[in-house]
Amino acid sequence: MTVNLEIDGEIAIVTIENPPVNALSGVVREHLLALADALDGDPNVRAVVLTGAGKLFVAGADIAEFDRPPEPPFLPDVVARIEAAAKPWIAAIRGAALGGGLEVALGCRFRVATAGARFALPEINLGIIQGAGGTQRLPRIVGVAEAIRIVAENHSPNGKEALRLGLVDALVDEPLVPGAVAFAQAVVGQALPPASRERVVSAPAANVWTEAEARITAGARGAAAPPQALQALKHGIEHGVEAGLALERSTFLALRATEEAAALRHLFFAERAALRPGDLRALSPRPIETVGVVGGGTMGSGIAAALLNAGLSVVLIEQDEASVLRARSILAGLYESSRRRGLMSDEVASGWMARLETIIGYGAAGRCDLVIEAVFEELAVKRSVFAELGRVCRPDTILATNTSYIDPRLIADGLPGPERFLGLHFFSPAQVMKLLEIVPTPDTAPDVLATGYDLARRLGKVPVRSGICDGFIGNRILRRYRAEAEALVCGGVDIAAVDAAMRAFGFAMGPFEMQDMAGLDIAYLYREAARARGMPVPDMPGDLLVRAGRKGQKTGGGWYDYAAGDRRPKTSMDAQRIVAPLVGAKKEMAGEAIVSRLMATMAEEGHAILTEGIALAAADIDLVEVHGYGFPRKRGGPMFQAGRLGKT
Ligand code: 3H9
Repeated sequence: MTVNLEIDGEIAIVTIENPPVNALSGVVREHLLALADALDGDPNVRAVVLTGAGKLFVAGADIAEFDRPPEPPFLPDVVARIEAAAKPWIAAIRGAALGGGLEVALGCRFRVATAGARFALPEINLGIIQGAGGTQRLPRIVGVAEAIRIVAENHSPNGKEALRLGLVDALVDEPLVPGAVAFAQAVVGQALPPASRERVVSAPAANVWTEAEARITAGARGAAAPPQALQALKHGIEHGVEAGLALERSTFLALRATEEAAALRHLFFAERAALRPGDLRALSPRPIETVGVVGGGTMGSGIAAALLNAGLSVVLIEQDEASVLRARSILAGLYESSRRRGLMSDEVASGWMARLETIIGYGAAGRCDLVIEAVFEELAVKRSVFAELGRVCRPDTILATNTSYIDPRLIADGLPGPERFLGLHFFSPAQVMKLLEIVPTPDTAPDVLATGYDLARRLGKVPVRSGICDGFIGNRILRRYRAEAEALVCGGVDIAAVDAAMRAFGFAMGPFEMQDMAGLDIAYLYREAARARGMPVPDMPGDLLVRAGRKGQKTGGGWYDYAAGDRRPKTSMDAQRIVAPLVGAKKEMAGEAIVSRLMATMAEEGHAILTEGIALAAADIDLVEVHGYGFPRKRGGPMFQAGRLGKT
């Protein structure tokens, strides 16, 4: 059943039961419409309680339907029908009332909720705006300023705040439905408040609009939806609810059909699927409370911060006093900046430093449930770490390497209990970047792998499983991307033109600006090592720059010049002179052509990665690029891009 009906005396109880999240699929909309008619015609019913089965009210429209043209009955009509019902509908909300779910609740004459309920209109995260009256009814209930925050800025009040805002009429304790029925019984004899759309709202001072426009446009960073959601809201305040509803709906339909919205939907489903791989669903992860981190450099400290932010205890293992002091000072800085930016709750913040232990040597590793190695990227160094860990740790302690390139099988060679070993590849800064590449070896036990995913969930990361290859999924694609960008330069395309094209596509930086920031030397040393092993790696322009001492921003120049203390790239005649021996005649290339060439290269490498079984799904590759390498979210990822091109 998708919508259930029960009768309790004079009160009808309508329960949306559409697992997992009570989304408003076509059949739910049909049932709601039919019930609104039937209950209006039932003389024994005086009010209707509308609720959701399970942990939440309704998570919104069924996003999976958005890849098809809208099908009747349309949600705005369902909301309007409930609002026009002869008897009052009372939304009874526990858990989340999101998007279309909140819009349906706004169509009800009353709303009651538990204190922990959560209200949001998150449509803008999907590249769309509200499509069933949210931009119009909400300001008429909570006022314009609060509605702007919810409609266009992702503000998400809980039950208590919703009560204060007037969004809910009463808080109800669990069990919710009897409480809501009692509320309904109390209101049936009384005069009803006006329907949401009929309520009078005062227009705000002019500066409310101008300030909101400036704030929302800046925060949207080029995304279409947030400013358009604001415009729909404003239109309804200035021209009346009918005009507002019409603009809202046409904007919703137009945005729903965009590539950007399709890309964001693709990522929405990919991100959720990533956390729960089918083959691990039946497995219980091992309990993890105390995590050892070996190495307190930038990466190790970032990993420690991510663990502490998630409420875990950390034992940070270093070699000497100076390194311990340095790690503590990095971590104190990370703590301060997370606090300042409001990234952790007071509860997490209060225990943060107390949950951090920094020690010299491996003694305390025996207390750890998991140890993550984050030392220098050299096989011998890593092996010596695991030799110590193998000696000191409990046999059930999970041991992980954060290597970005080295074959984990070589690192684990000789480790007692190889089934507890895996790669957990974090991205720098590890307390910020969402990607976690999980790299099992052939020996890794399934429950150890499941624990890696569970850890990712607890840290708020996006886990992607990678098979073993040089650079795993992300760095392997990065290498191809950079090489192709350099090939463009060798073909005579201007360095700055390549960067500008990728920025216009949505990257925060082009490939050369990015190399300058990260440093050119690591990739250079990697190529030099391959050459030393006798591999035929031809010279690239980047090699010439490094040999000339231009390693990027840290040396004052790489592909570009940088003035002291200024990170803005300036065209470098020096760099152009140095790479000239490898560069052909100057060639003009349109930005779009540059983008499609680099996209094609990334997708080609992605296809190879899939064919070799290194990635399990094309969407996983997109997640790696979006969450680890700055690929613009609104573009969905290289595999998504390739799929769209294939369709046209
Ligand atoms: C909208 O409402 C437009 C309207 O204004 C106008 C319309 C005309 N649809 O996240 P989870 C699936 S736009 C379809 O892992 P949690 C999800 O894919 C919508 N499926 O659980 C997953 O599937 P699977 C505005 C959905 O407990 C499963 O449910 N609403 C939807 O961590 C469990 O999800 C939103 O943007 C959906 N709407 O979090 C809300 N939502 O098991 C989006 C979820 O196969 N949803 N699924 O992997 C959320 O924020 C979270 O899912 C929620 C639960 C908080 C509800």
